Amino acid sequence: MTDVQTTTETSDDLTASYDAVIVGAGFAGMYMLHKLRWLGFTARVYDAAGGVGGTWYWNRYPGARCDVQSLDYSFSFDSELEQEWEWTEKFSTQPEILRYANHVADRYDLWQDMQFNTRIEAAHFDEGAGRWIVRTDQGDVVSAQHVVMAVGTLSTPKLPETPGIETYQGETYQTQKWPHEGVDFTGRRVAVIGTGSSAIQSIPLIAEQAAHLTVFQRTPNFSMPAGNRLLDADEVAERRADYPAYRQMARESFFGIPIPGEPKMAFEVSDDERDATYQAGWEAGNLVALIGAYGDILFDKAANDTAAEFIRSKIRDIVDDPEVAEDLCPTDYPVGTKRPCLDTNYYATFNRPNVRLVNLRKTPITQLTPQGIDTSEESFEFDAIVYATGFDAMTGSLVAVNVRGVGGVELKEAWSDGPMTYLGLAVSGFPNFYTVTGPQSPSVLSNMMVSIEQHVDWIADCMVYMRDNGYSTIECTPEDQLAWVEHSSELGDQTLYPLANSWYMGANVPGKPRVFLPYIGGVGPYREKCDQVAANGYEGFKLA
Ligand code: N01
Repeated sequence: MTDVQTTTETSDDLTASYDAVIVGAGFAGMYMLHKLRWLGFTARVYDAAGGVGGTWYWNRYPGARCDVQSLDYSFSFDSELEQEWEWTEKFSTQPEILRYANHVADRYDLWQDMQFNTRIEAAHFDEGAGRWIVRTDQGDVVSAQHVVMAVGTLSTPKLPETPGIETYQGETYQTQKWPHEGVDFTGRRVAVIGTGSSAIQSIPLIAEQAAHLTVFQRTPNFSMPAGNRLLDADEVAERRADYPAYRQMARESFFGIPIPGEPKMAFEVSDDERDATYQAGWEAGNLVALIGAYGDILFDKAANDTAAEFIRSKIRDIVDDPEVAEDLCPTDYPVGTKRPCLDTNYYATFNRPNVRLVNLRKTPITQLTPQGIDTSEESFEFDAIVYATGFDAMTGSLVAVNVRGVGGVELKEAWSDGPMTYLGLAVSGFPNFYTVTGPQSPSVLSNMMVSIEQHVDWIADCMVYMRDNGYSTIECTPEDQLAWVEHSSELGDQTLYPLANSWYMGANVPGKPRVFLPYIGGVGPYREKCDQVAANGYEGFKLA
C-alpha cells in the first residue's frame, strides 16, 4: 500500500472530478448526495461498508435497535417518504432501519453515485487549484471542490487494551462489527465485556441463548425500560397528519425530540410530585424523559441525585441478589453524563441462574488467556467473548483519514489538543471541508436525524451561495473558530458532563484529550446560530 503520510497526488493521477466527495453512506451521506444532486451538483459517496446505512450496516448484534422512537428517527425532507414508509415498532430494530436506508437509496436512485467497499485513505487540499485531491484504498484518485465528512460519530470501534487479548483462542465478536449471518450461542459459555448501550441491548438476548453468560462490568450504566411495542395504526395516522408541525417542534427543541411544556426545577416541587414525575418518566420508555424531567438535572448535582437515586431504587427492586443489585447501581457519575440507555429486561437478566456479573472495580481483568479471562481473583474459560467496548467517538473516524489542509497541515495534528471547529461544521485551515454532526455541534446529544438534516441543508445552502456568488473557497477564520470552541466548552463546563469518564469527554480512549466533544446549547438555539451565520453572508468565514 502507498504511504499515505508522504504521498501527494498530482492532477495527472486523477480518475474523476466532482463538485463534492462525500465520505460515508449512512443517513448523512445519503441525504447529502440526494440534496446536492437535486441542486445540480455532481457528487460521489464512498463507504468502506458493503452497503448503505452507516452504523446500521455494522451494528447487527442481537437486540440492536434505535432508542429514539421510529416516528422521530426518520427523514423529514420529503413528505411523501414520510407518509409512505411503515414503521412497525415504537423503537425500530436494526434490520428495519437498514431496510429503510435501502429504501431511501432505491427511492432516490442513489446507488449510481455511491461506491462501496472503498475506504477514503487521504484527502489533500491543493492550494493552487483550490480543490481537494482524494484517494481511496481501491486506487481511485479524484478531485473535488468540496469534501463532506459524513463519517458518523460512533464508527471507529475500540477494543480494550487488555494484555494477552491476542492470545485468546476462542471465538471473538464485536458488537460494532457483528457477522451478517448472526451468531448462535446455544450451549456455549459466553463472556460480554462492557455494559454500555450495545451490551445492555444484547445481554438479555445472549443470556436467553447461551449455556452461561458472564458479564464483565467496569462502570455500571443507568438504564430504563424501553417499553417497546408494536405501533398502533391510530397513533401512526395521527403523527402522519401532524408531521409538519411535529417536525418543526423537533427542530426547535433542545434534543431534537419535542418535550411538551417548560420543565420546572427539581426542588420547585414536593418529593412526592418529583417521584410521580420520575415514575411517569420511567414508564414512558423515552431516553430523555427522566433527564429532561426537570430543567436542572444536567446542571445541578443535588437535582441530579434525585433522578439517579430513583433509578437506583428501581435497580434494587428488580434485581433479587442485593449484592448484584448494588454492583449494578451507578454511583460515581451523575445520571445522563454517560449516555443513558433503554433496555428490555436488562436488570432482570441478572436474576437468571445462567448469568453472572463480574464487577471489575472489585476484581479487575488482569489478562486474557488462550482459554478466557483472568481477573485479580479468578480464571474464567469461555467458548466466545463479545467485546461491547465502544468507539473512538466523534473524532476517531475524522482523524483516521489522512486529511491535509492549507500548508499540508494534517487534521490529526491540528486536533492534537482536542478538536477545533467552527459550529462543528468547518475547520480553520481546511477550506471547503465540512463535518456533518461534527464535534462542537449538538450531534450525539440530539436525535441524529434532526441534526443530520440541519447540517446537510446548511452545507448545501452554503455551496449554492458560493456558486451563485462566484466563490470557489470558503474557510472559517481561526478567531471565530476559537470563539466557538470556547463557547462550546464554557457551556459544557456549566453542566455535570465533565464529572463522568465518558466517551462524550474522550475519556474512554487512552491519550485522547479530555474535552467535552458535543455542543450542549440545544438543537433549536444551535440551528438559529447557524442560520444567522448564513444570513449574514457566512459570518466567521472567509470566502474567496
Ligand atoms: O459503547 P460504550 P457502546 N475493560 O462506550 C466498557 C450509541 N448506541 O457501543 O464505562 C472493561 O457506551 C466501558 O466501560 P467504562 C450510544 O450513543 C446507541 O455500548 O469505560 N470494560 C463501557 O461499559 C452509545 O452511548 C444505541 O468503564 C471496558 C463499554 O465497554 C454509543 O453508541 C445502541 C473496557 C462501552 O460502552 C456507544 O455504545 C448502541 C475495558 N478495557 C449504541 N473498555 C441505540 O440507539 C471499555 N469497556 C440503541
